[in-house]
Amino acid sequence: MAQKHITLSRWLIEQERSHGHIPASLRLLIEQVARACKRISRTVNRAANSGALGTLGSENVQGEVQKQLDVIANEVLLEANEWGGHLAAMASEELETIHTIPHRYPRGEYLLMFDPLDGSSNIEVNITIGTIFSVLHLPDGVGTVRAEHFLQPGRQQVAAGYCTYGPQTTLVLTLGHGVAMFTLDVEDSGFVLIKEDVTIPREAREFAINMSNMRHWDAPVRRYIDECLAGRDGPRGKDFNMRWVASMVADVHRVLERGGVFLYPWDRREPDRPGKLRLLYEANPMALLVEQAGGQALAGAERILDIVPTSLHQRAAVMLGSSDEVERLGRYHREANGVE
Ligand code: P6P
Repeated sequence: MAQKHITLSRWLIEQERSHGHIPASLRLLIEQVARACKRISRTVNRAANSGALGTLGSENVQGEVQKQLDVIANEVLLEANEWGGHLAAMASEELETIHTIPHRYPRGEYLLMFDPLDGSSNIEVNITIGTIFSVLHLPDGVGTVRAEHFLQPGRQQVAAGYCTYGPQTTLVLTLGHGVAMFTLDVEDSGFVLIKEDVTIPREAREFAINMSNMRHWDAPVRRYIDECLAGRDGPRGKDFNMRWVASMVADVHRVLERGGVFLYPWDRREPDRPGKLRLLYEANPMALLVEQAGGQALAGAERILDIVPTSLHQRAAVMLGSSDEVERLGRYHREANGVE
C-alpha cells in the first residue's frame, strides 16, 4: 500500500496537536533548523562547481583547519535561527563562545547547539557529511544568557537530531518520544516522513571504530574488539564486519538503520582528553537518538546522557548502538575498574 505523504511540517503539527509532545515554539524551531539543513544540503551539493570546497587556512576553536563549507554551514544555521523568537542563544563547534540573540529580535526559551558540518575531512572526497543539533530549555529566571546555561546533562535535551548530506538528504529527529526519519523530496523541496518509531536491533555483527588507533586503546576496548576479530572461533562465536566512514552522522545513521556499535573511545594519544568527539553537540544528541531507538550510549562505564558538562566544547568518549553490544562494553569497563 502506498505510504501516506506526510511532510515534516504535518508530522510536527500532529506531534503538537494530537500527542501534545511539543509546544508550537519548539515545532517552529525544528522547522527552522530543517530549513537551514535544506540550504546547507544545496550548498554542499553545489560546492564542487561553485569552488566552495577546500580550506580557509584558518583554524576553529578546536584547533582544526576550517573548511569553507564549515563556515558557510555555521552562518546558515545562525542566520536561519536567530530571528524566529524561539531561542535565547546558540552554541556551535565553530564558535568559541555562545551566540546570543541580537536585541532586535525577541528572545525565546530554548538553547540550540550544533556541529554545523560534521565529517569535514570527507568533504573533498564526496563522502556523506552532516549537521548535528541539540535543543535544551533555558533554565528559568535567567536574565543574561551565559555559556554556563548550556552546561546541562544530555538527559535534559528536549529535542535532538542530525541531517545527512549524502546519497539522500535525510533528517533524523527525536522530540523525546521515539525517533523519526524524513528524506528530502527534491522536487517538493520538503522533508517527507520515511520511518518513525525507529528501533535498533539488540544484537549486532558490525562494529565501527578507527582501527589505526588500536595500539592506543584502553584494555576494555581492546578486549571487545579482539573478541569481535576472533569471530566464530572466538568467545563471541560469530563473525563480525567492520565499517568506518569517519563521519559520525554516517556511522550513526547506519547503526540506527541496521544496528551495530560505534566507538570513539578514550585513547593514550592525548590521555588528558576523554575522547575526540564533543559532548554537547555530538555525543549528547547522538546518545539521545540512540537511546530513544532502544539502544545504549556509554562513555566508558558511564551513561553519556548523565555526564554533567563543565565546558562548552568539552569532549567525551563515545560507545553507542545495539544494546547487547554496548552493555558488554560497559561490563568490560566496570570489570577493568574493579567495579564488577
Ligand atoms: P578520525 C569527523 O572529523 C569526526 O568528528 C566524526 O564525525 C568522526 O566519527 C571522527 O571525527 C573521525 O575521526 O580520527 O577517524 O578521523
